[in-house]
Amino acid sequence: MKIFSGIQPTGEIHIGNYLGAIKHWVKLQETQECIFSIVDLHSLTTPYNPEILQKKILELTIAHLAVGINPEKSIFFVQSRVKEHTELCWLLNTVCPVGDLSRMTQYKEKTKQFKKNINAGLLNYPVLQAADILLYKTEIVPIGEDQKQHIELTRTIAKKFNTKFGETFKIPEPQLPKIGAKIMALNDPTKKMSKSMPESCLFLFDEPDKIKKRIMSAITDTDKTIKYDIKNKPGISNLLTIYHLFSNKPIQEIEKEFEGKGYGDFKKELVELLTESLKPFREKRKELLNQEALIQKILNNGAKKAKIVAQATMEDVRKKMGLI
Ligand code: AQP
Repeated sequence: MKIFSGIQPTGEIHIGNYLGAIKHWVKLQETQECIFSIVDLHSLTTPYNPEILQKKILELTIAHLAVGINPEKSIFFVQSRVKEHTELCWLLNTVCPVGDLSRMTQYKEKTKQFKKNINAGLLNYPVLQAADILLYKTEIVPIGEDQKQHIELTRTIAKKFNTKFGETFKIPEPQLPKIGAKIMALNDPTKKMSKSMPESCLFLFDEPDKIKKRIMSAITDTDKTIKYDIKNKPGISNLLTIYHLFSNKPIQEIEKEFEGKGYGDFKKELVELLTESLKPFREKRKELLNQEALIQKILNNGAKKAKIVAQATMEDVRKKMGLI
């Protein structure tokens, strides 16, 4: 199966990015044809600092290598280094209905979050995402819950293109984890944990004292029972999900273990679990921090490999659209 997924260099990766997406990429690369991208062009749609963008890309690359993305097993590259993404985006814009774009939940949320910067890129974001995916004849897109709507739109765009210009693109399927597709914010469990809201996050490489601070102050409720009840107890349910995913223990077993105990006891155990589980990632990241030459080589090779596939698709697309 052909797999594509991406992540924006908008900040450090948090446990939501990991549990919802990257953890599954690491597994998939063992058996499938995987392409993973740092989608820097997407990140320009929200306020950013050009002077530190390359540093953020480098940090995100290191983060991926530290958690197990293997550039020998998957194609791993930076989106802007393969120009075909922007060319295909423009061409797909001509078959994508504007109405569909303005209905996207992410667009509505980002326009509320960044009232002073409602740029056209924010609206067209899903078309570039469709180009990222369709360029590689992707069949499966492993993502978190928040991206599901964009994949639906990618499918619509691909079908429209195929109908108008002839069979060109595979129709990709989203792949969401059964548990962990939407890790909630630690400071507000009714909202998604999000890189651009650092106070909502537990970052993957946070040091033990930070893990302690974040988890011990995570919002729960006034009731004291450790019970999974997403509707009435979203805070403790989110923490139980995180506990389950890092310990592999069924949620019911965890509930039983903490019967009669308080939130404080549960949170202390969760701090210990997270500190230990994330330790190998922190160590690997530190090893990679001073190896910029190696990282750039990995990214150059990744872009070369991605270009070969992307150029072949664009030849076909240009022909079908009457451009050559
Ligand atoms: N809270 C989450 N729970 C589960 N999965 C999540 N993802 C993001 N947040 C959660 C998944 O991580 C992948 C990469 O995310 P992204 O950076 O491309 O997109 P995003 O959804 O914009 O991520 P953030 O963290 O919310 O970043 P900002 O704040 O920049 O918007 C995607 O597969 C996503 O589903």
